[in-house]
Amino acid sequence: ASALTTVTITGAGGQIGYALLFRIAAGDMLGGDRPVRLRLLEIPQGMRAAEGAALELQDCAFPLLHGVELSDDPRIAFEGCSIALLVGARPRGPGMERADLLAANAGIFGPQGAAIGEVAADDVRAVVVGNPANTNALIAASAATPGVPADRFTALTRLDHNRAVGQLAEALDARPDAVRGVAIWGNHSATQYPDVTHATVDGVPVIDALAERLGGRAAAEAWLDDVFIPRVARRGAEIIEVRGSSSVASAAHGAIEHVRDEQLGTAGATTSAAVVSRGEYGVPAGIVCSFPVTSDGDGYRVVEGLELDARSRARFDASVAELVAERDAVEALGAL
Ligand code: NAX
Repeated sequence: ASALTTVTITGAGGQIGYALLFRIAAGDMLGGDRPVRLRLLEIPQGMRAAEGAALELQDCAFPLLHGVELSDDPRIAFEGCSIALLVGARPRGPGMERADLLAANAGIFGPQGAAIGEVAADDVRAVVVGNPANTNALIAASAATPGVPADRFTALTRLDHNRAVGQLAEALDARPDAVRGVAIWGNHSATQYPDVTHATVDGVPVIDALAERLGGRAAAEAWLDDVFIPRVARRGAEIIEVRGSSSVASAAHGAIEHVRDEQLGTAGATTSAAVVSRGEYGVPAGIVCSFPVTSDGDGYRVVEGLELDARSRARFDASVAELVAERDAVEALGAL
């Protein structure tokens, strides 16, 4: 049997937490042979909800679940953890400016990153789900060093990636797993660039398959620009409008796939994740930016050498500019 893996989930009393916990305990994230111990980090207001989830976890009697512990202290919750899912964040309140939002979240992700740097296991990897996810990851990574290398911190764009795949599968009447090579570039925000330039469906370039169905290349490009890209980039708002509440199960699913692929590998397939830039594609080093990535089971690596045409480059650059502005804002707050 594999060794026990300690997984810490912050914001475990919230909606995404509730959708995550049971699937992790069931083995969906690390596989059916990896026992897990869950540590739930909440603030006092969220503690009762987390306690309730812990009671229900016990009532499932999951064979792989070896204990659930709750805390409101990051130094206790991250002690010895190998995987951290940072979900709890400060949402934008009425009248809150972007600078206020960044500052409030710096006050969360700075101390959590510092605690991870001090008490987590040597092999710890953390994914940030709580928004603004990329910049929260940057803050946590900066606070965790030198205890933990910055590149152990990533942010979730797998939900955006899966949304893009889902849209293409529907438009092409294909199975989602027939769609390969989609990429999300940039920030997990409405400026993100969902890119199909290198994507294929059943081995055929997506652009050709779209042209075939829509009656030509111009129609395919118009659909990508006018329907696909805005719909993927604003899907979160669409879900809120239709459901009356933000994405929960799909977000939890994206987080589970993100960690699973990072830990177990992608078997050569490309997915998307926001990782600390090492200057790939001219992105300033240090910012947490979404790229096409692969994993061999030891963290994500950016897929290099893809060609970006002028239109792709312009979209990607606009999203990177937003990330740089966020970095500059938190730097000015003294959060880096
Ligand atoms: P909820 O408000 O339901 O839950 C958040 C939980 O975090 C609450 O229980 C709260 O008490 C807790 N919390 C707040 N501050 C904390 C702290 N300092 N330490 C520990 N826990 C803390 O939100 P939910 O719907 O679960 O969404 C969580 C986050 O995910 C939000 O920031 C949301 O914007 C973000 N999302 C990110 C997505 C992504 O793809 N990256 C998509 C879905 C989602 O919008």
